[in-house]
Amino acid sequence: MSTQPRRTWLPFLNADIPAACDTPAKTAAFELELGCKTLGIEAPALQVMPDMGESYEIKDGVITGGERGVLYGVYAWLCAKAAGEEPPAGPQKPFYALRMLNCWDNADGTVERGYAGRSLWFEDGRLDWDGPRIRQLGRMLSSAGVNVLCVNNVNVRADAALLIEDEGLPELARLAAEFRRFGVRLMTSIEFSRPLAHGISTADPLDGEVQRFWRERADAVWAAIPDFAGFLVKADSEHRPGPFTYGRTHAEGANMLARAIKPHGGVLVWRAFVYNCMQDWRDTSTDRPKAAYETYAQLDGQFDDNVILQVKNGPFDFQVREPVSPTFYAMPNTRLALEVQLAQEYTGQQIDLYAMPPMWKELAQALPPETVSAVAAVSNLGRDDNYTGHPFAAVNLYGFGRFAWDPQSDPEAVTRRWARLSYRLPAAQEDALVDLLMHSREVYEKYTAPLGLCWMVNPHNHYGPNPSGYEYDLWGTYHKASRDAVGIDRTASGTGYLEQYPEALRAQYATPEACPDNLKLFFHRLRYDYRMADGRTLIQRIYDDHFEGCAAAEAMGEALKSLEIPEPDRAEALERMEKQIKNAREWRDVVNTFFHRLSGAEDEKGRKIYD
Ligand code: GCV
Repeated sequence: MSTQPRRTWLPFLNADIPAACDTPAKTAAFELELGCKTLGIEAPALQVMPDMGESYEIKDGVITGGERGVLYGVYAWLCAKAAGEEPPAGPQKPFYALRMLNCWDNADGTVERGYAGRSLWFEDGRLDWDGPRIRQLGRMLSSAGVNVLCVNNVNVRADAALLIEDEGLPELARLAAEFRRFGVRLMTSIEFSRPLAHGISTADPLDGEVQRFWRERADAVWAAIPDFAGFLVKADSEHRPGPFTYGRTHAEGANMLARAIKPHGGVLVWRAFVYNCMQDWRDTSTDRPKAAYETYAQLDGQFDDNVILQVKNGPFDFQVREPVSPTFYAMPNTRLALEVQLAQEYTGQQIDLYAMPPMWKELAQALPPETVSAVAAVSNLGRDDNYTGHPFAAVNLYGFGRFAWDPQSDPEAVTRRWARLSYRLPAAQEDALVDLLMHSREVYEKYTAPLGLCWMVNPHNHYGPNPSGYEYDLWGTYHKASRDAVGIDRTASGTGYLEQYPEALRAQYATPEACPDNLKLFFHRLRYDYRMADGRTLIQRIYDDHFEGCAAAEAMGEALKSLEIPEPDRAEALERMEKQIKNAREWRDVVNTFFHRLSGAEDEKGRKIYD
């Protein structure tokens, strides 16, 4: 048994879970006893009522809940005690039944867009993990409220495809058993063309042999792991195979797989991240944000009831700021999942601070939570000792779980709860840390790509500035900055993207005046001398935002120094902050110089912009 304390937000846990805790209810009893002992408090009684499923209630000194609900209740009670707060009152149940983490882990142990070290469960082409670490992670996921883990990259490469084959299933079943005790079920990404590797001449979803292949695979998977959650598929996207090869629609492709797993109660999660990634930048008839809607809106109502169409939060690809994808409003007869990205691919790569709870709030405001029936987040996890690379990036994992449980959660309360459980700082310092986190996103946005400007990052690795990096590329990612103007007109007079929104929403973005500043250049092409609502010109605003964002990052660095965050997190956070400040200066100078050279406009405040 490991007694090594791990660095999570669960300050009351420091022992391994015994193998006998093989169900969530048994785990709950162990966690309660251990937690109470560590905190020096008396344990309430536990009552398991199987019918309650994931729900629980804490009342009159008793935690009552279903097999999984009771575990959520125990963590809620323990976390409240540890934070010195009241446990939740009244019956509690998650808003979304599926609260998924999508891990882009490859079988060779690397993680696509991973910024926290190597995979926690893959090495050398196979599953291989450290038991105590996995169990610690199970506690983290369960205490946050995550209940499904997709273990491998949506880009299924090499040996990852073997996970659901006879040679891979025994190990996958062992991993499923590790997570089962925390109420977390497994899912895998599958390769649409897998039948070809088995000597079948096609992967056409309407072919009988293909259908049989998937039925047999599904039977084998669920025989090994009866509570397996389902399959996740990236098809016809960024060179992945899919139904288009066979002249079939995505409904036909998804339904074929869904029917194979339906008898086992599995869900088929089908990603809607489909666009032309071989676009010619000279082609102005194509506008990438229109792609998902164009592919899927016409298929509304054609997907089987165990298919979930997973749509990225914005129409591009996890840029610092995007409007909510119009696809969400266009498919009332399809089960949809909202996909967000905790891995900070475009948002600082777990070097720069970027706390996401304020984004959850924004999403819940823009997208009525009942529009979707599930939520998924691209994981920010890895083998680093703190699991998330930047020690504060754990707030995003915790925050996602809380948001998935209750999309109306207050982002500040969630951030504070995480900070309090993780660090137990004096009140003023806790306030300062919460403030730092709550503002970190807007600071990052200001020094990188404010006003809805997307795609100014370095190509491929996506860290650091490169305003023209994606301008003449194949990916449909253009801002078209010229001598006089910048941005894309996506209204009816431009690419027509705005027309994909319901009328009420269109009005919010239709004119530059109505459109909020933070999305102005996403929806409109504006001259540099365009007057913003506050009277500043657009070019001045671009300069100001970059100067202000960078100054704010420097101020965050000073604020961080004064916080008595326990080591090693303090040292790690400070080291990353140094890199962040360097990055912020680079962004400020590169972007301002870029626009200065193009426009020739001087900064009204006479600050240093390089020629
Ligand atoms: C897993 C972006 C990323 C890719 C990722 C893809 C996706 O394009 O850069 O690494 O692939 O999104 O979401 O499928």
